[in-house]
Amino acid sequence: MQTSNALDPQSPQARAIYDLAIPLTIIFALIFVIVTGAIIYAILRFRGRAGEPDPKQIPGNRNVEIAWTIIPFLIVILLLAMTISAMNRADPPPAPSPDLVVTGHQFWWQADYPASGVITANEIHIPTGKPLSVRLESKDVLHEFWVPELTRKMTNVPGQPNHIWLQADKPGTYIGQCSEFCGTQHAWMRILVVADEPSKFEEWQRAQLQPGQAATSDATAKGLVLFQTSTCINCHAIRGVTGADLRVAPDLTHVGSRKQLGAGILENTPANMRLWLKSPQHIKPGALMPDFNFTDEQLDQLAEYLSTLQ
Ligand code: HEC
Ligand SMILES: [Cu+2]
Repeated sequence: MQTSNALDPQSPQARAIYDLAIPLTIIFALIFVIVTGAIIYAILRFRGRAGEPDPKQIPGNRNVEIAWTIIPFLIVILLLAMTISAMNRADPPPAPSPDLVVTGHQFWWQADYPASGVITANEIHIPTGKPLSVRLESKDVLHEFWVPELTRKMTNVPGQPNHIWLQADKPGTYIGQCSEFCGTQHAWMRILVVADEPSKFEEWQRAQLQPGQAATSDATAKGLVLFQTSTCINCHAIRGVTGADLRVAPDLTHVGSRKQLGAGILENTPANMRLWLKSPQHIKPGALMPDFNFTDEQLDQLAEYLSTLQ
């Protein structure tokens, strides 16, 4: 399974944070070594021995006091300057309107691209080399959007949108993770960020804007009927097929084009789609999708139809 590495920045914003974290760690380590070293030296070198007279008492030393005021002051000023510069690079003010809105739900991510109208879930595509202004929202509790290689962490607060810049230098797939405990399946609330060359991104965007696939065979037609009659449509949308544009659960218009199901818990294969539909509560206990009692035949039909939603 792919993992993420916060020490391998792949965007100017993540690099700004990395470029701050490493020198700070070194400076703090040096201070720690110098201070503890001086203490240990003083303890060993000047410890009292039986029979020795008391050491000479020194009431104060102006030079030493000036030095140990000025040096820490300069260190703090240096840290402040480095931090402000990193904040300016990692976190400039938001654009007037967001390129992308990412909404946290228990336990999945919704993504809206306001300019194009693309709606998707758990897998966002971005063009390489372009900073995207991302508005972060939540539909229920606190979540936290974090793609370690690309961004800082930022909390999704219900009713109080937050902002980050999201960018990737080169094509690749980056793993994001909810990093604010939000309930039982918090650990399986992942998001994939797929960075594509701009032309490939445009292609993806065009494909995502297409309406959902209508049924193409007898089995998929039965699958679609099941979808429309088994309450799936109370929570999920297949745009152009099922009418209402719902945001209660992941948009399924192009679910077949995504790499994962259940916010990362399963790889998206026809067999795993069937497993999910058989019992989401077995795969992801506590997820907000109920179990249904489908027969094997019905599961085949539903899974087959959903897999055609490319
Ligand atoms: C009560 C609302 C609700 C109903 C009804 C419901 N689902 Fe879901 N479904 C969800 C939620 C919430 C998720 C996201 C679960 C998660 O990842 O935590 C989900 C996830 C899914 C996924 C995975 C999508 C993805 O991108 O990971 C599929 C496929 C799916 N549901 C199909 C169906 C089908 C088919 C039906 C009807 C048989 C159905 N759902 C009924 C709420 C619902
Ligand atoms: Cu969460």
